[in-house]
Amino acid sequence: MYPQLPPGFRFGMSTSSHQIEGTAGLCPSIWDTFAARPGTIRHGEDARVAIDHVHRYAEDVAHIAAAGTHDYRFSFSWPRVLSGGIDFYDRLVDSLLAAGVRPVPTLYHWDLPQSLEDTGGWLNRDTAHRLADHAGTLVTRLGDRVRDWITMNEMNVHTLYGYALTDHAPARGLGLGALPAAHHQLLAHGLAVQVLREHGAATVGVASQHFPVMPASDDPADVAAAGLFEDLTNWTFSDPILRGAYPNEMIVAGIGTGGAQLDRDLELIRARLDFYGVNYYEPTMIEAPREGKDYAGVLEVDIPEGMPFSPVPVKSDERTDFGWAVVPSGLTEILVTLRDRYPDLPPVIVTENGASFHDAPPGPDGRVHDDRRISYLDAHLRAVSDAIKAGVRVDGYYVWSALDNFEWAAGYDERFGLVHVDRETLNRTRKDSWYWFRDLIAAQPHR
Ligand code: IFM
Repeated sequence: MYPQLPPGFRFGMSTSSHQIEGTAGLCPSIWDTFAARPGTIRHGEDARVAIDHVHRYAEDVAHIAAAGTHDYRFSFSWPRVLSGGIDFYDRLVDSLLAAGVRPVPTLYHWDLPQSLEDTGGWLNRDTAHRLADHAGTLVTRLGDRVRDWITMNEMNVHTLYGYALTDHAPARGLGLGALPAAHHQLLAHGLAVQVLREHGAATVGVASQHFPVMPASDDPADVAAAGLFEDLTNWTFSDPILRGAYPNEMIVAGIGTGGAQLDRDLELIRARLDFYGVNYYEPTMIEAPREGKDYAGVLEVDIPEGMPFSPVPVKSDERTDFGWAVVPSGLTEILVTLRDRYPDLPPVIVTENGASFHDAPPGPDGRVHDDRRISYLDAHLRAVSDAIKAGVRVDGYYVWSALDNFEWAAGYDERFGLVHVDRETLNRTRKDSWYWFRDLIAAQPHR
């Protein structure tokens, strides 16, 4: 009945600091600044309270642990650490360990302190060194209890939405001028790996978003457009890590670092990893732009006119309530593609996968019925199993997300959680998918 994964396979849940904790009282991050600007976030919402995890973490850990979850992936709020709030992570880690859940924290999940943005953000090479300092602070404090670390989250989305476009903070809108932000995040990753290893981290990985990019037709113009889009959105961020080079010369020219400096940077960036995190949501279909055709609304964010690629809706029988195509086979495909592209690919953990459905609040029976999320998760776990059968080593799967939370520019309408959070009271209610996940874990072969 339940998808069966190999013995030892790790089931987890993921969240990130800005989306759950609440930022009131902290030095601001770029997301606080962004949200304060009218028109940036749906319904004018923000994450000052978010789901108040900072005060309700004990209850949240109880929900995570009671499902039998092996791993919990969360991220550190850099502003909280700078504001003297690192004690919170001490308490969180201790309560996870006491509940038998392995903490798998991410150093950086998009909430850059505004003070660093004011000195150039990720366009400034120095920010990479500040991230390494942040890594040092955290591993020094928590390294006696945290064994497993993730450096950065989805550098591609952060670069594209926040630096190339204006849909996310810091809304720079630089187009291809965003490429230096990609390089500096990759450098930050490399420097952080070094720091974490120096402090004895047992395992180190990264969380990258990946998705198959399909050309809309065999027309060579569409194939070339899809190839360039795939380079920019996928391989620019994984090739340096997994094979020590950028995918093409145009990108090398765009990152703004060259010569011996680039060689030294790539040497750091390609540092051996213990696992490679893959976040997967949906595939993308691309064509060469057709004169006069309207491409607005095809993707979550629009690609500006004048770019040499345009999105075409992916055919699928089903969409999430966020409008994303449900294509589980895309997860198998990207895992197999990564294995084929990178002979030295470390074991993979699917560090995020999940779906937003606009779940109804608990009914008279006190339950949240979210069958569509259950079938989404079931199908994607079967897709992971297919990849394993095809020879890809996948060691774990983390649901995005443990709890409903602040979905960036989309605010709180988009609900990805296994646990429902009431917007007024912030009461937590386990959804049917939470019970399904618990039973799935219990039904796995002996460990
Ligand atoms: O909520 C985000 C998360 O922060 C990064 N990966 C994708 C999720 C869903 O959009």
